[in-house]
Amino acid sequence: MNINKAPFMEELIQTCSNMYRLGWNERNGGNISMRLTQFEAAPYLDTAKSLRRISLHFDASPLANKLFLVTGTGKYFKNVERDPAHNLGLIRVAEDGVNADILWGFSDGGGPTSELPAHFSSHIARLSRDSSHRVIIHCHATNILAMTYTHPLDDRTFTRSLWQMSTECIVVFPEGVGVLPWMLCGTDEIGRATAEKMNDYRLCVWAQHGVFGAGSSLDETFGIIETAEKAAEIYMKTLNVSRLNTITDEQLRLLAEAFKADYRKDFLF
Ligand code: 2HA
Ligand code: ZN
Repeated sequence: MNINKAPFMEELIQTCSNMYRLGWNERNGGNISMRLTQFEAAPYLDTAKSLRRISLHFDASPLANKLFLVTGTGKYFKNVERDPAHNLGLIRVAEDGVNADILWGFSDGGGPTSELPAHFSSHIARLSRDSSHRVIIHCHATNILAMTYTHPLDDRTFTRSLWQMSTECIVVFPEGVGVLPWMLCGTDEIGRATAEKMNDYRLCVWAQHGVFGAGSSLDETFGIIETAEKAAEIYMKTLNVSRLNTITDEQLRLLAEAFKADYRKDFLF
């Protein structure tokens, strides 16, 4: 069967194109990794056959033998739809946890995203909480990024501001969002810091850079990012006018309780 027509591939390609058109993945900005099961991948390729082995340069042993469809380093979301095999790759983490086998894709000799340490550390953190976890998306969502220039960078106040900007927020991300200060991207260090936030949150904002989202499907992960991005847009649109109204803490509590959302109670007054 043609892997380009696999449901997981079509959905990933569509997600890349959508995100490109939303303006969140300029040039080679952003990256996606999605865990696949052996059962999903097997109809499309011989999962025992490695095209090439690459070093991960870090220890991902909790992910040994797991399969991931990932965007390529230096590759543009804009181009994924036109040429998936060039811009994406399917890799399996080797038994030793420090290498990976390329099973499909990266057809020009390329490799996985430069943010793989942050992706894999986040997958490890999320999987330890939730065995259904599958997807990490990183993008440069415009208004979230803008907000990191104008808002204090602590989890509680950043979360509160987002919750106040749209009624859905406390229901969609009741645990809040984690915020990291500016750090050098592509490093193990930012990977570890992101994973630490991912113990508590499914959204981690990188100040002056973008956002990481986690979830059990592409829809869910994209959805949590677009919900936060929408709230950040409202925040930025109303930043320089006097806000006459907001969603009060009492209303946030009412919402969370009505939708049975397990929210961070210490983030409200
Ligand atoms: O690879 O977004 O954070 C492009 C990026 C790095
Ligand atoms: Zn980035």
